[in-house]
Amino acid sequence: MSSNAEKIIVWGRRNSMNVQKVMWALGELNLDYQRNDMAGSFGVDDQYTAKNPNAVVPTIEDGELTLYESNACVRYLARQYGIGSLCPSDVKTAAIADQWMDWQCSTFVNGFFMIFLNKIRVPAAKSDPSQITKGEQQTAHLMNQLETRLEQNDYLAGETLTMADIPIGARATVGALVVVDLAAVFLNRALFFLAIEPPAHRSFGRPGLSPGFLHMLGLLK
Ligand SMILES: N[C@@H](CCC(=O)N[C@@H](CS)C(=O)NCC(=O)O)C(=O)O
Repeated sequence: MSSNAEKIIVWGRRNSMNVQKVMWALGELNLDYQRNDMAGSFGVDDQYTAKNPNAVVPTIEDGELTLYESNACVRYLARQYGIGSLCPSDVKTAAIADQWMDWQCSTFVNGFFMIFLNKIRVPAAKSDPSQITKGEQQTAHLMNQLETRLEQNDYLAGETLTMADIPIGARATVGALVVVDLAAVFLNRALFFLAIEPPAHRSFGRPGLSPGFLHMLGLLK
């Protein structure tokens, strides 16, 4: 049962990792939405850039609110519809969740993007192996930070899944699924799904994966 009166509109192609963060949050909160393809092979039009002048996805609309930046969208959905669940009600715990969300888009993204760009986006002839190596080294180092955090807590902001887990979980998991070789980087115990499975079910694809995560994965088919 969804708890939003009006459908939330999501703009963005489903194979975008940043759109997937939003889809995960919507699934987790069981919200009613409509997703419209945009960007990538669908292109962007003037109507869209009027909503998001960066011409990237996602953008969401909820009533009179138009919002872009994927982590801001996840945070908004959590605050508006998930206080006490996706958004911790304790301000200090919410601040820790914010910290990990910002860490994903300011720190983790750099090495990850070097790998993604050179393995997926750039034609093989133009790919730079040294950038892949550098990205893998950076990513492995950062995954160790995650590892340490997740040795202390089941989830990034504590004992339950929160908005903190979505950006890094979507990036790392989908990245590892799409860029299969990347799995090698993630295969110490800080595996891509650690942040999203209850401790008792830490093996990929088993029952116990969060409903929002499964919702997101379903969209990849
Ligand atoms: N910081 C932005 C980055 C958004 C972004 O770069 N989105 C990519 C897709 S993951 C995009 O729209 N690329 C252009 C395209 O697909 O045409 C966010 O987190 O929302």
